[in-house]
Amino acid sequence: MMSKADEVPAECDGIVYWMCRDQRVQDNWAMLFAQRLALKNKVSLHVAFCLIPKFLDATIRQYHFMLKGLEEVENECQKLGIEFHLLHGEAKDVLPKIIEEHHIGGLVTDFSPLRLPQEMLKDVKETIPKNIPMCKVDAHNIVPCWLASDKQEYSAKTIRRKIQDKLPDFLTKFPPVAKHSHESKYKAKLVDWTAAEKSLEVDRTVKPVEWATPGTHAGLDTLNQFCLKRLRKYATQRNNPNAKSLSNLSPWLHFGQISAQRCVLEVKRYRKQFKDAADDFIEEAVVRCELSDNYCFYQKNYDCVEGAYNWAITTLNDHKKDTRQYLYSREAFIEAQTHDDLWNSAQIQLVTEGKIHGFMRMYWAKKILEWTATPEEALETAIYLNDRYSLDGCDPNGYAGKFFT
Ligand code: FO1
Repeated sequence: MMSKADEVPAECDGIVYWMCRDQRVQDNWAMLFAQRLALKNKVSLHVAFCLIPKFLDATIRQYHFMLKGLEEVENECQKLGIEFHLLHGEAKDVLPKIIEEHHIGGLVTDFSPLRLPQEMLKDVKETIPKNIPMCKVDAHNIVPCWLASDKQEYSAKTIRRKIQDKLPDFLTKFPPVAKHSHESKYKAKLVDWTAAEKSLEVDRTVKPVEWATPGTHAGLDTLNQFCLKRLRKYATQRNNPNAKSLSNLSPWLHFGQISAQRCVLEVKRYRKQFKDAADDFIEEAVVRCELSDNYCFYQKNYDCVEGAYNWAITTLNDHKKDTRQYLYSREAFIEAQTHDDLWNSAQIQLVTEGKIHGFMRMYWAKKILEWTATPEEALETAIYLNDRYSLDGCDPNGYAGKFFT
């Protein structure tokens, strides 16, 4: 969505892509649009990432993954003659200064349906000079969220057709982000990533995971390995927690280090060999993910019980007074100290690996509801545990997942 895209002030010296959710250079429609705007105006291209010292309940586990990925982005930008700036603080406090001091003529950013990123974007729009056009690009979904549907959808069934009808227009190849041909007078400083990590005000007891190497290159390699070795089992064994058949791509997708569109384009290449598996993956990667964004975008109560459907609220209330055979505190859940070994194993995987097998995550969430005094407390606990331990915490998939399970 653009406010006066083409009216970039004539005397400007550059365009900024304010990177938030989609933390990658290539396969990024927001970056591509920002470069097109910069080339059209024959000016330099800048990427700015505003590092917030504490984002929801994220710990050093998620921040470590994110910062390592951004280090790769800085590297790639340098090779392409694009200035990468790591700014410290809220965008509304740090971006206007950059824009004014360095005669930036246009601001492009990416899209997240969550409350906090939406507020950050609104604050920036209100603080930057009125003559600077600002544009939001949905670089995360294949069909932009607001085009897929103009209202909250009830289920995958109601949104699927709307997305599929638009896929031919949007599921296209990506043009490359090219080496930028206009130098900037405003050179970015090399980032001190160690200092950046030290500046964070986050819980450092939840350690980075070992199984997932951060960054776009590792994400694309994981995608390739999935296509070559696990896709063949995806249709028949993806609900078996003991079978290695999942994509394991969610951390890289969550931080936008790879794009869902790239994953779908790659998996489609194997559709002749593994038709059902490819179709099932595309359903997950497109329909389910777009449904999650749709839910968080149109449902302002996406992270509380009021956001559930009426039938769900009625059922929850009907059973509010049921005697609960088991009741656990948040600490008991964290320490995996319930009577149920299966649930405990899922929680132990979450704490140690930062992920729960997709099929087990439904069981894990439902049992928290069953073993907690009220639905409100259960939801708070599930969101807290997910945001604190899961590599892809603080994500629309997580909030929607609580309700669609
Ligand atoms: N977005 C930012 O613009 N700056 C941050 O410092 C930041 C930290 C962060 C930490 C964990 C996490 O899961 C997300 C984080 N995000 C941050 C948000 C991210 O860019 C996306 O907007 C969200 O994941 C919502 O989709």
